[in-house]
Amino acid sequence: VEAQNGFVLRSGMVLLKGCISLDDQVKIVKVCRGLGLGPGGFYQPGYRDGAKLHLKMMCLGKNWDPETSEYGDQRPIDGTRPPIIPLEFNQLVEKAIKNSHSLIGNECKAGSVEDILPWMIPNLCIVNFYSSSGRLGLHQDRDESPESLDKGLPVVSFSIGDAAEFLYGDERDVEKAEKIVLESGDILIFGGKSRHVFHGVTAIKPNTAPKALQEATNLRPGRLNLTFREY
Ligand code: AKG
Repeated sequence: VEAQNGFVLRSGMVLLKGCISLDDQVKIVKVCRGLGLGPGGFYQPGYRDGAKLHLKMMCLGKNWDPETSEYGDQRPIDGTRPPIIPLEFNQLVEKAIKNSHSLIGNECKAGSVEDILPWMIPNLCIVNFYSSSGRLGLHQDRDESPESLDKGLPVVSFSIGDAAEFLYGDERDVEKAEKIVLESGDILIFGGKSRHVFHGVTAIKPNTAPKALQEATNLRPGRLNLTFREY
């Protein structure tokens, strides 16, 4: 993981452009496909009111249930246990946090970078697959443990495949949100003061996945997103 191209978007929120090598992107797609077809694999989750999310989801390490907004060791819909997080994934997360720390350190000389963006060792990962019409409304991630949220332990998000229009801001208001494009290989991190940022995906941009990724994996049109967290 090289941060040739990184941006501090706000305190505790970092975008690392093109941070996941093509080889690693290919590996991630293949591993997720394998796990996604097995027990605890991809399904289309629903909310409490019965509405379906506009994406396919699978959890690793711990199950997150959109119906109850709770974490657990089993998935209520079918009793399966989530697959464990592959070691290589956690190694990429560790490098991404290191890169973010050096980026933050370059920009602000005072204080400890770990106060701005705390360390985190993921024990869960939510894998989302958005088809071309996939999206996800503005929301906060706040179902992790009170200790994790209080400490501002970051969410680390990998984007692979087609690019996404991603919004973030202080309120659940699309008009007031900032807009960025997350492309294949990008890593977005939000922790510290940005841990409760509202965020969502408004659109997937068709035919924007790298050709080489498509050829190596035969990934269907759409976007794979992995968000790592520490419960
Ligand atoms: C989440 O899993 O909470 C997300 O917001 C995913 C965002 C994304 O797909 O980039």
